[in-house]
Amino acid sequence: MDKKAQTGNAGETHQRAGDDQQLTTNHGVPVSDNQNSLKAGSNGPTLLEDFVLREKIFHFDHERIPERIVHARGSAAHGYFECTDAIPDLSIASLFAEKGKRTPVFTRFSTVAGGAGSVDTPRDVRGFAVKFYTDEGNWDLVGNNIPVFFIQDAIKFPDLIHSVKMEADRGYPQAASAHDTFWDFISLMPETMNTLIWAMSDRAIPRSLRMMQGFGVHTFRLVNAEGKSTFVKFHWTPKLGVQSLVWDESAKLQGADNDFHRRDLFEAIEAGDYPEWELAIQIISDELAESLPYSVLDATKIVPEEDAPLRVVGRMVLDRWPDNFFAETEQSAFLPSNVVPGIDFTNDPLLQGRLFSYLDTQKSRLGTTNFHQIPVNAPKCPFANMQRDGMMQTMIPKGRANYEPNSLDEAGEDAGPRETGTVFHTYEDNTELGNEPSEKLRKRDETFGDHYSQPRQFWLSQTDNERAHIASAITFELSKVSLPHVRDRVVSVIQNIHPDLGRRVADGLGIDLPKAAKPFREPVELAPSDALSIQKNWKDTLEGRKVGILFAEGSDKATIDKLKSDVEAKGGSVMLVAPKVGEMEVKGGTLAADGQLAGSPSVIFDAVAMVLMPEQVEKLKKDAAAKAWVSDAYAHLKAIGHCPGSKELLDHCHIEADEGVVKNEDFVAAASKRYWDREPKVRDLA
Ligand code: HDD
Repeated sequence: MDKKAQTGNAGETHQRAGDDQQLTTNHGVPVSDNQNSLKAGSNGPTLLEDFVLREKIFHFDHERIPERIVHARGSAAHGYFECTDAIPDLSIASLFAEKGKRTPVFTRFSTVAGGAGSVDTPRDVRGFAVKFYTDEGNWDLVGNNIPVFFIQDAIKFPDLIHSVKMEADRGYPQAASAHDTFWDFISLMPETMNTLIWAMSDRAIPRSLRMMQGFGVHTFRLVNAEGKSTFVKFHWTPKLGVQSLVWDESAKLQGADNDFHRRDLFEAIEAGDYPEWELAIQIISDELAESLPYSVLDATKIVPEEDAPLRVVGRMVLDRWPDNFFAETEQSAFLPSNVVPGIDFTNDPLLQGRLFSYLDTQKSRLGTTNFHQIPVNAPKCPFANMQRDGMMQTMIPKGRANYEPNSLDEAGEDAGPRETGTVFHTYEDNTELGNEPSEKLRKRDETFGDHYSQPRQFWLSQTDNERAHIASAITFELSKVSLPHVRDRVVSVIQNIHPDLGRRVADGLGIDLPKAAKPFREPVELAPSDALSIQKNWKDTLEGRKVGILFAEGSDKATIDKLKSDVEAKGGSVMLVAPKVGEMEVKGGTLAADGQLAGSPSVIFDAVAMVLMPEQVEKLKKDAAAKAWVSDAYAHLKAIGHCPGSKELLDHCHIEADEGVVKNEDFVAAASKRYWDREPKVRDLA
């Protein structure tokens, strides 16, 4: 008998109400009236008998499920992974078996701390979870956009998350780490320092989900046909380059467009401008792992690219938005324990704890152990076993073979699945990296005690401007901390990252510099790594970037058309903004705006240009939205294009000319950059 037919994939059910379809109840009964409940007389009471009404309200009352305890707010898309460099020498995983092989994926990006309805641009780590539907089962690479994690052992995860989520008694702040309990925890747990400095850097305010790196974080192992294991880390590199916002911009975006990242991802896919990343592995030889001054099993540490270069093995393209947000994005369940033959875990104690947590949480979130039958979670290869029943069982296994071993085949019956073909073998060696399987103990490897070498390396690898952003971010966050002893303790701890950082934050807060905390283990000097800086790797491009052009009645259409086509030719997109959205007379024809000025602030653009006549400028000089449009673009270090008419608006807003404030003729060349040198002129950084 066909195993797949017996216990196979849950089928996708698309319920679509179309013009040609009769409206029915959930049980298929045709409905005559979807406007009025059943009453005893037109002014009479509603009848309990009304099964149409009761079913509809019953279903509605139960539409929500518990949101994820972390990473509740997310956006996802379907796509594929294509192997570009086969690695059968390293792994038997089928997705890496041959060049050109494509594997379907479902990828969900998320913030960590906020609820499902919170905003897209808080300062936060971003989740980067990829489900590969391989032909030997699902592999879930559940990573983040930062390559390290706050804690070393899963036993601390509930404490970390309780401290960062809204405070237990007051229920705020939502989606923010700038509060007492987070910094209290951080200051008492120096192992958080490396991830903290990453999270206080511009990495935590990405411009777009399409412009973030992704990391598997842990060291994993690849296993080849001979059973040989190789340590690897996984890196996703966005085709559009890594880009971040400035803090003031990301804060204002929380008002201007709560869905800034979700909208950007949706619009890019709808436009056929498919988001793309390269997947690279960092091969960490056993010799390298043993020679490093820290453990590769410690998730608070990176292995610098200079020590273990990236080898690109494939690319991921996201080319389809989910048909239904709830059915797919909300119900998707990612499990680090989902590995396939050829990919295996390491003894990283954080990873080991995750292997339990993600399976467990789905029962509470999705309500059933059969969550793997939900179409987005079901493998696309056949699956068959003796697991049966449970709530919401949607498959109908045939026959009596629900136990093993059995000899039903000897009587001509179906005996059920057996272990045949390629199977997952757990890598058995437990003595690597000097591990001595021993008595039971609650203990970490000694090198886990070095908390400061890598955050110092990160600090030293940044540009001056990026360092100023980090010091300002910590200053901002601590300014929201109300307990003075917590603020002091943070400053005493971060001095071990670098004395400059501590001094700058103390100065920014206006507090006395406390004595540096005593490190648990003295830091070692690590060479700076350029790969850790965003600005040093900035990609000057308009691809995936959005330009706003401000115009009004009477503006010159030819100039607007040219700017638009020049930006689009370089891969950017354009939104026309005007005080009114209806079609209006302009010089050379008529034109309608895509967005109204008051609802399309310059924070939603990467660069802005203005095509205005002097008489329009006189009106706009009295409009707060127009002034903020210009001043914010300048303060957010964006290129500003202007014509002779609009120059007056710049002068009115006290915009000083610089490399990024250019005539419209030079705008396209200027628009792909941010002007970091301008920053000291617009804000006082720590
Ligand atoms: Fe986690 C969700 C990433 C440590 C427990 N985690 C979750 C998601 C991502 C990560 C991207 C969202 C998946 C989705 O889109 O549905 N988590 C990480 C990374 C970690 C990490 C990169 C460290 C390297 N997580 C971690 C630990 C634990 C958890 C140590 C518990 C011991 N994480 C969870 C969870 C979540 C989750 C509570 C919430 C929803 C879910 O799993 O499905 O179980």
